[in-house]
Amino acid sequence: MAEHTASIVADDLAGTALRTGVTPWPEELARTYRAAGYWRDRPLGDLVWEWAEARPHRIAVADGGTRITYRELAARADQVAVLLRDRGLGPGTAMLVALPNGWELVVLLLACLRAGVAPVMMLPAHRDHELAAIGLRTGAEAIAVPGTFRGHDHQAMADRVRAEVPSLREVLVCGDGAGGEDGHGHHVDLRSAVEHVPSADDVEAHRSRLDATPPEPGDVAVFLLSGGTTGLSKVIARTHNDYEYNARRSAEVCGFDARTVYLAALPAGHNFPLASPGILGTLMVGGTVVLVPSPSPSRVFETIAAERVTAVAAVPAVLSRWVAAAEAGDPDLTSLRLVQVGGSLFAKEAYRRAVNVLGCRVQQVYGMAEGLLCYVRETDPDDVAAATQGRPISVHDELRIVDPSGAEVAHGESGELLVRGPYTPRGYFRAPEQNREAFTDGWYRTGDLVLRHPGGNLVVVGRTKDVVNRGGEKISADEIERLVQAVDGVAEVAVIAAPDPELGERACACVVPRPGRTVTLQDIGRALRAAGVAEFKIPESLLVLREMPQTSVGKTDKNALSRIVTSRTHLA
Ligand code: OOB
Repeated sequence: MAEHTASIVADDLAGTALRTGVTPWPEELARTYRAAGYWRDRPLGDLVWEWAEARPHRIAVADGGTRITYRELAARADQVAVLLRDRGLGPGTAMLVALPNGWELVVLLLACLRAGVAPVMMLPAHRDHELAAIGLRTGAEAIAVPGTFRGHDHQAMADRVRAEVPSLREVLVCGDGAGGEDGHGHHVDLRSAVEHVPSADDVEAHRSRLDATPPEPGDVAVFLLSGGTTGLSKVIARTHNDYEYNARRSAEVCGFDARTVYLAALPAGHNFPLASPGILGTLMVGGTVVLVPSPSPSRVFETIAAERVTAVAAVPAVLSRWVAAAEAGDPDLTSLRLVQVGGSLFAKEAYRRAVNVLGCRVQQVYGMAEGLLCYVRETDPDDVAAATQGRPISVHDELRIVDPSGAEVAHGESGELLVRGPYTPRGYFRAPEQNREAFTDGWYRTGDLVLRHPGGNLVVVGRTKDVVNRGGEKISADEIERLVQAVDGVAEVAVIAAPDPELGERACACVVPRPGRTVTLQDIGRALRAAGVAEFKIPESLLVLREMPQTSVGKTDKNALSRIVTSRTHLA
């Protein structure tokens, strides 16, 4: 009875709860985007059955021994969507999703879209600190986690996060020990829900129930995390309209079609494997999505050969590992047509080596969770493909390259990239203070330094934002500084990016200890782990200083710190 009441409440939700945190596009631009066919005013969840009807028996998702047809995918997504609605989750609610890549994640994502629940795309690497901060920011009412994954008990973590986030009521567990064992009896066993293939009658009943109360196309479809520059975690609300266009137009630009077999090897929480064109772009054109939980070369090569994968995305650090492993071994990569690379700078030499070793097209991608996507096109000459990061997907992407005073630079000069357009939201979600810094008149300040190649493509030459780009994972220096500042014995701290041959950059903590105290890298690691910080954000080297170098205006001189760190070969 209680469940029935909850379902009525959820089905009746107007879905406005999240809308209040979203900065809308101006009406006039919205009209332009609709007229141009970018915004189709259809919720993403509607597409699930459109795909299923167009090609019911084709394989949509493959993961190890599991293969799911488009029709089964729709039926299972609805099954889970109804379970969510029965638990009071519908339009206007958000769910933290921290599952590893696997078919269950795809079913859950589509279930969220069908139910109108906005999935908040976390990573399995995130810990208490990130989950709680983002849970509070989004007012998430549910969290989906694996059971135990890579030795970490995600269920126990979910319970701790629930205790810190007042809105969080439901814990969904996909994996061993869910719902009963280990004292987690109140958890929902997601795997048994996704595994269950409903009867034809149930499929019809679920479908009509969900179709009766769809989300609005301007509602939040998906929340993505920002790599951000300031300590407070920021999320980006992507609407059904803008994210559908993001994936559809990407698939078109990248030549995805029904023959595409796309391997999701990067964590699906990232915009790149999720919708650039990624999982959603592949499903839109009737291709097959293959998933692996880790991008290790052996697993990836095995899967490429077994599934005849045609396309895959990687960050430079991952791609370099694949290239080295392919050189050392003799994997069967004959099915591969396209390897996309982006997320951090990819050197020209690395590009040439990748093309030679992999024997297929390597496409540079410059994108961001905040929106703008640039792809090198197939028609671009080889020197452009090697040396540029592509151009935007939409003629309605507006770009400005500006100097520190905000004036546009001369053609060919570098400056900060500002952008606005049909799939670049006009503000962070519920973050008025940060929006004042990051957005002006809807222009998003990317914090990236770019220039225009003579052929028109963009070249990323550096950045102004204070982040560490660790193999494509962005770490906010400010966030880590706040955490290190609280470590016993620390008087002052600055976190900077230390160059690294493997990952591009790693976080380095520069610390001035309190008088008479010592601070070690182990102390910092221990304290941050105890605070529940994701492992990839924990500083990996330490520079101990007697005093912090300062600029003429009395700010920490990070350039001076970078020079010291770069000139040293061995740090603590
Ligand atoms: C992708 O998205 P995010 O949100 O993790 O990070 C965005 C930032 C950009 O602002 C830029 O600083 C950096 O990552 N970046 C690149 C790059 N691609 C992204 N820097 C240099 N070269 C590139 N090719 O990283 C992302 C989202 C969708 C598709 C691809 C990447």
